[in-house]
Amino acid sequence: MDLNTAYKEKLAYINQGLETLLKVRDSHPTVHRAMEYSLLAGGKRLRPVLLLSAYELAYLWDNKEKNEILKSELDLILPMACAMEMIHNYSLIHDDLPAMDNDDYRRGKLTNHKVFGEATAILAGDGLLNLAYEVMLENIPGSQHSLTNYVSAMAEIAYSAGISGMIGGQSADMENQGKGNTDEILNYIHTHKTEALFTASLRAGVLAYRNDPEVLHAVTGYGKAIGLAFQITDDILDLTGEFSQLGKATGQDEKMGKQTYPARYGLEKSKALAREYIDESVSCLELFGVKSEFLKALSLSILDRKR
Ligand code: GRG
Repeated sequence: MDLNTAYKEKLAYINQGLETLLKVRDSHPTVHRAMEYSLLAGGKRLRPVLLLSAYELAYLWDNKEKNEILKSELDLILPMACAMEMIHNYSLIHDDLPAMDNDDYRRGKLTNHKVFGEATAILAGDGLLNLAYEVMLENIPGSQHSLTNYVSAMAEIAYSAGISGMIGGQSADMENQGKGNTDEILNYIHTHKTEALFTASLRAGVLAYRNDPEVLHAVTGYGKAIGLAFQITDDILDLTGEFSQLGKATGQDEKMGKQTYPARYGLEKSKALAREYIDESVSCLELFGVKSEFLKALSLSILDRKR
């Protein structure tokens, strides 16, 4: 199966999961509508795709004779993958607020606060963050052995989304706007703000199956490399991309004096750096051969992304 077909299958599976998990909630209609507006607005779903793919890799590595994972096996972990997307969506809603990046468009639609007002957008973000933990806790698998794995995966997610991960990165991002660009600050912001959730998605996927040090080590290296490559391409697209494809305004980083790779290294060096990180990510998975084909192809596709 080629990358596009495999990706589309995973996307449909995740979108269905998100819809179902949100629909069954007994929630206040205003905040529910605002949460639904952003969560079902059609993102790339990269973080849940990574989580499911890492779970699949751990499963296939443990079951060497098998070439694919049963849907019933993946169903056990779908709520956790969806929770990761909920956390990501909360961060986007809050990031777009006037107090943060003050953006009017996201995924080709007006941002949440532009439609529902700031107070409801804040609550919708809070609601999604909380819902992520609700759905993970409500879907803990049955056996005692799985419980230990599942809880360590949840801890990984909580840590990466918190003050030692994404929130810390966002804080550093805001504090350093308009200031001199240094390697140290640039690296801190991007490893924490962006790469942390990528790596945590992969590690959580492996841990939820089984704490296999070999697979965990490999996906950690892969995650760190694609996380940074993704951020570099994000910075590049902010300079060279199109609103019609990105679904959000371009040129924002420069306007806000953000710490970016192109601002620090120039466009060409940034492209070369992204390529280096992608090559590194692929080499991290060499050991797994055909069993890691999807993750390798996904990484290579980051270099050509338009949105
Ligand atoms: C508010 C705590 C808090 C954190 C915000 C996510 C984030 C941190 C900021 C968004 C700004 C930004 C451009 C971050 C860098 C890369 C990134 C996370 C892009 C958005 O992710 P995609 O491209 O989005 O995966 P889709 O729409 O596909 O889900």
